[in-house]
Amino acid sequence: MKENKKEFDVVIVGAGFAGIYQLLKLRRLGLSAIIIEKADQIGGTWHWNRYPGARCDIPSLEYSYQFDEDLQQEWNWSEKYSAQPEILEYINHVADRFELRDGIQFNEEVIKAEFDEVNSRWKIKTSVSSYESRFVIFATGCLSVPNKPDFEGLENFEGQLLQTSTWPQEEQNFSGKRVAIIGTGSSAIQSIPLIAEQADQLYVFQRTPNYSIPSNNGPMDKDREEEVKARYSDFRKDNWQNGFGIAAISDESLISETDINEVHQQLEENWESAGLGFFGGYADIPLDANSNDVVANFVRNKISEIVDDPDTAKILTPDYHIGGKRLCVDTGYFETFNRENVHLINLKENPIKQISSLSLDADKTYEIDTLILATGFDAMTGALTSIDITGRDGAKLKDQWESGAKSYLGLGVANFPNLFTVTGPGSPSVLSNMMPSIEQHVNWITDCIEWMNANDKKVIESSKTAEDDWMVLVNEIADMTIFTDTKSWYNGSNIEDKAKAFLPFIGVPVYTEMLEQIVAEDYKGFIFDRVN
Ligand code: N01
Repeated sequence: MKENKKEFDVVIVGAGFAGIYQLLKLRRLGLSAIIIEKADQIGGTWHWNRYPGARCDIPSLEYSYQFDEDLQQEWNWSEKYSAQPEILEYINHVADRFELRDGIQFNEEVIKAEFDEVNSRWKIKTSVSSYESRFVIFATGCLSVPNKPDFEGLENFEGQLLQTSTWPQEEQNFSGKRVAIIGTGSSAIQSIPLIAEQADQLYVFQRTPNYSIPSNNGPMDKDREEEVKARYSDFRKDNWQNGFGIAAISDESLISETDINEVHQQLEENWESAGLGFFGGYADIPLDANSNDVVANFVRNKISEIVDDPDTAKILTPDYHIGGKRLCVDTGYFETFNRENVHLINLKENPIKQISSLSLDADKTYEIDTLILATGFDAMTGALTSIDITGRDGAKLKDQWESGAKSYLGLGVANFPNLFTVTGPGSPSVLSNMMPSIEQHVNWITDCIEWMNANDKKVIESSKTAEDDWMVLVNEIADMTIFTDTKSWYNGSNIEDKAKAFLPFIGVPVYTEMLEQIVAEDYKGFIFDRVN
């Protein structure tokens, strides 16, 4: 039964993978906690993103919780890469297995959170109610606030308007329809091949081409599953040693020190089997522009081999560093452009001029029945800045982050006491396997609260100096890589007017080591029970 009281030790915002594990951990600590969730069900990103082909591009055996040995042994994934319905089924299974549903308040959106300095309590206002708590934990995800560009005339469109990130729960059928899709990121790249199979005509409006690697997805290899399960915890530990926290291929070798024929042979092998791990095939792909170019050229050649029409292949070929934008993983994406009913429109040459009741104007007028926006997210900060969060001395998070988000470890923000973020800016988050990164943060936050209680500390907050120094480090590391010179949602370039700042911490092992060191030094960089 849901408790009637509105006062809790902890309010958690968001019932995705982070939120529900956080609820479990806090309950095990004996604390009262509630999750407030805007949707009518759990799942977070895996609830909202139901577009055709939605699938995780981290292998299923890695994209799962590791906190419970029985859970990880008993659950069986049907495919190498899980599709959205199966991931949603898994998170529901976890919620039931650990009896978490009664701790979730659905259909309530957090509008406001204000820290009451006198009582050191958070006052939280939702779309329907009010709550009070000692701590607030934002488990709001890195890619949860849709980006809906202000296309001229969009409001006049009278056909079917869909967005990949808020896809309806009912199945959509595009048979006989003229469909336009705007955007060619991961969501579009996964959905285009399936929509093309149904639609009468599919018009793909591309601003920037993307690199994509074949997933070579298929049914779960039972021998592989058995082998991993026999040493699951070692498997997880090994993966955590990789810079991106995923199973590596030949992580240590450098392209710059390898015979080029050998490199090509290896890339060919990786193309056939590695998916996202293709980027980790050599250690210098993210670091050395020349080595990166070897790999980028390899993929560019693949595109021209796969796509029949040379003009279309050219438009589909990226000219920036591979990995600069989040690498995509597909099933038959480039092949889809060989279909007669699929047409590619290059927005770089012919931007969208206007959308009318049943048409879209770019290089010419396209008569359409359905318009799909696959235009991404206000990534990493959007979910936090869209809530009115007030900390000490009236500090507003939105204002504090106006010229670029700053956070200490991606866990805490100066001026915002007893507030934690799971996989916040400044942590490996989106440049890691999200599942272990979520568990790492949830474990850290829970341990921190337990430590505070054991040491009679009431209030924790990041010091401004620690936060500033941390973001300098995040940027210094990023500047050693190829990630910073490409326009991407990693650095806010996908949203007009958003501060341009590179936000993920690159390097899971270094991050993990630093996190542990900070704890060993009694949470160095955090201030406890600050006296004004
Ligand atoms: O969004 P995106 P996404 N006019 O930002 C274009 C994760 N994910 O939803 O590149 C015209 O990548 C934009 O163009 P440009 C994954 O981390 C994971 O596809 O900005 N076009 C781009 O082509 C991924 O990276 C999985 O020039 C406009 C597209 O819209 C992240 O989510 C599956 C435009 C947006 O691409 C986001 O992916 C799916 C405009 N005004 C997603 N504005 C997994 O497999 C934007 N675009 C786990």
